Amino acid sequence: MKKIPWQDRPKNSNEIIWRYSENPIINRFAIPNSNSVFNSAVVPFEDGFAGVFRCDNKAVQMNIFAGFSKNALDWEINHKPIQMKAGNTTMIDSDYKYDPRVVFIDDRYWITWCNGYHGPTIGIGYTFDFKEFFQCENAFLPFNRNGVLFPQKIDGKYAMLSRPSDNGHTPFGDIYLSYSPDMKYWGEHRCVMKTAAFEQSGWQSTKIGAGPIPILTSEGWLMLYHGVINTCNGFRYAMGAAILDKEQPDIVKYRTRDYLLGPAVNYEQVGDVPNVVFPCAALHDIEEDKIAIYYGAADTVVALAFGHISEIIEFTKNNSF
Ligand code: BMA
Repeated sequence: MKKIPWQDRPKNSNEIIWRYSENPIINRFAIPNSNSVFNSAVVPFEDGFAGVFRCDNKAVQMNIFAGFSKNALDWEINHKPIQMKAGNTTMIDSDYKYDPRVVFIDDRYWITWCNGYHGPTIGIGYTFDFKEFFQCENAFLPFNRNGVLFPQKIDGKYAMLSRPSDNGHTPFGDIYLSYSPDMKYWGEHRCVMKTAAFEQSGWQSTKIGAGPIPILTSEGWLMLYHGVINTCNGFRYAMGAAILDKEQPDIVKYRTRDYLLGPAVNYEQVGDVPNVVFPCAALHDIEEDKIAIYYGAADTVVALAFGHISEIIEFTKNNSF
């Protein structure tokens, strides 16, 4: 098993999730014309790691870029965005690409992202080598964001979480699940989880969206997700956890009332969009009971946080509502 990045919990901390001491791991000017690098996804690849990074340029155009690393901490990100070739359809428009997720299923790495097609919807692509990329049909009609694939088929079908939205800074949003026999046609849409009542769990009362690829545990699928509260100064994004039924993941078994990681340090509170913690990927090692969570901080940089999977599960069960 490849070593994932890790740091023990600081001695003076009793947090379930703790931050990497060298955060942020990727700064906003990581490639020559970038304004910001954030909300990005990483996976184990060959003898190291690969990733798909959201780099907005200095015209603030949103696009995704491939990158590589030996240790999953120091990243070399390509200076040119990913060029897609036609996948399971003729080439379709993409005005912009952002917030990628990556997962290996069967024989290839699948990428989902928010694709600009008359507004945001979910784009799908794949690669075998992170050099050549193929773009498939969009999964859904506009508008939609946060398309997150499960890492294996469920009942013989691909499964994807998503969050139907609007064309702006959406003031609502619940998590849905859809199935596909072929990564082209999506249906059997089911509601998974809605926002919480403000009085019950304020941090997730405006909208919620799936984060990293869900992880299969003994209790079911561990889904880390972002939740948003609308404050007098705008949206604030934090991260919570839910456990979904293994066979039927539209059934929520547990869900945290408290957030697990919320904007609290400088690089999360200050940036192009203040007060954003936005997880898009996680590396995990079930045997070692470790998870390394990659998140965008303040829509400006990429940061890393750690936790023990068993503790996250315990917390999610005991803190559920
Ligand atoms: C969402 C997306 C994310 C971003 C977040 C906070 O709608 O645009 O990429 O991190 O807003 O600005």
